[in-house]
Amino acid sequence: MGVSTISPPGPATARRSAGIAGLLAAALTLTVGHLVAAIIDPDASPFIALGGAVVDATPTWLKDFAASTFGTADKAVLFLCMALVAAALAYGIGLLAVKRPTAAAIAVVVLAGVCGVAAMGRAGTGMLAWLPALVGAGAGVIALRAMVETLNGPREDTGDELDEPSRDAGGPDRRSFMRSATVVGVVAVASAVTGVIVSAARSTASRARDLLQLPAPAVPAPPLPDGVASATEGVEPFVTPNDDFYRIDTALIVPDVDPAAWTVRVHGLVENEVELNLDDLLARDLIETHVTLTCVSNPVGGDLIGNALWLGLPIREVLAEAVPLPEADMVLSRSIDGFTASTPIEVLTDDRDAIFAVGMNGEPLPTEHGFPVRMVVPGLYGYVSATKWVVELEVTRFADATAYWTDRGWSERGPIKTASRISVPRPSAHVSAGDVAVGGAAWAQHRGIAKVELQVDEGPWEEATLAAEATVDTWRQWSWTWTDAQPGQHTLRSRAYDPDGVQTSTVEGVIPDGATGWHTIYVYVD
Ligand SMILES: Nc1nc2c(c(=O)[nH]1)N[C@H]1C(S)=C(S)[C@@H](COP(=O)(O)O)O[C@H]1N2
Ligand SMILES: [Mo]
Repeated sequence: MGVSTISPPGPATARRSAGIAGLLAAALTLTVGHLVAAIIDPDASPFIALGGAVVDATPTWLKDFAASTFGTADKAVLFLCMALVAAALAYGIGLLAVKRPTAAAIAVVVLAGVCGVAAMGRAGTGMLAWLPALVGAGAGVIALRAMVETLNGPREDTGDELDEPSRDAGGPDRRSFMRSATVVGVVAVASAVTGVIVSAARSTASRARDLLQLPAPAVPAPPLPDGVASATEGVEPFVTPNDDFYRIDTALIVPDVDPAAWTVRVHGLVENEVELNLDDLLARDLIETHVTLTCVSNPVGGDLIGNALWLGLPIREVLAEAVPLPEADMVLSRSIDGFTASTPIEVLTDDRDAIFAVGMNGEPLPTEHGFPVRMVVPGLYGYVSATKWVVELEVTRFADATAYWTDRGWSERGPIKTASRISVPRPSAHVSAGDVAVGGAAWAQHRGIAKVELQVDEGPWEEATLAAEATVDTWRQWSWTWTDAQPGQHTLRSRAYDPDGVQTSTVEGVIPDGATGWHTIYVYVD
């Protein structure tokens, strides 16, 4: 780097330095804001709050595209896109700061203000939600100014508070710039690291989860029948391990719910308001039940589906204490983070195992699956029933209230559609000629699977062997042998029957109420 100390930096270098100053100042703004938020209110972090606002405002077609293209990585992609936009803006603000420092400072404050407003608008944030963005903006403005002044040299129109003895009068000073930029970079990294440490230390939920002892169920699930799994090797396990269970939600940081402070309040069109805390809930007679959850965004053949053993309190018992008024036809459940789901009231009051779940496969709910309490409702897609981090049930009417996804173009009701999937072989797999083991799963929650059929190319449909049924609320695995497969490229297709008949062959996308069509894959027989 000796060259730059001999020849004065040219205009291109100065511009690049100004852009870098903008980037560093932005990094400082966001990391300081994140740190302040970690201390006072994690949901108020400027970047997270803005991301949440972007998620809530994203048009349905774009969200659908993101979910189908990136699957559960859509959050990472969102943050990457936001980071690129933020970097471009920051670079521009850095350039602006050289000639028009006040305009640049205003731009920083306005952008931070947008984050602050987004933070205030988030469900669950407190009175001071604007503070992280404001402190971050303050740090960013000061840092930007300090760095850019070294590029401009001393100016007569501003009081020069910086004491920088090495600066040549009237010209850019590369060494001072490097020094101030390094300081800003180090402080940004330090606040990022401290923010991560503080958030980990403050996570009430994960500590409390480790200590929570679940009671034994008053009504254990019946033991799984023998042969509940597909006879075909490589099909997913009948019970999905928690770590492999798909995760779908709008939360950019997992809500940190303190179980000691948690309650669920049942109100609205009821004779008695009811409020339960976690001790009340755990002291009740809990039931255990296998239920297969499915996401409405699951494409045909997709893997946004999982089956678990849940432990919880039947919601109908709590609703019975609240005594819904006769005109009520819907329950709007609300999460601590503001997400809402509209569930037909009859589904929560009939005899199915719709529960406030506290346990998943023998453990307290993982934080990302709703700790301490979520809803699990057999037969309905998650977006209209499976509210995680649930804190409120409002008994209401479909005519009077709408839920999070209904406001974004999805159907207000979401019964799960009968479907089947070929899990083995994988799409585009190469298999050996001869007999080929085929296997997969079919589901028609709360109605049950009656039959599964397979077809090779345009050949006759053949019946698969169904594995044992656990309950009508779980998926049903199956196996089938493709006898004497001949070399070449072939099509394999599956279709399931519920008690009312065969699943529809009509191909529909996931919007507005779930994909339909027969799962079709191509395989190569070698
Ligand atoms: N609080 C909250 N609960 C939620 C959601 C959400 O975005 N926020 N998403 C729902 C959707 S769309 C589905 S499919 C299920 C997924 O549950 P899982 O992540 O435990 O698999 O949660 C439901 N519950
Ligand atoms: Mo979903």
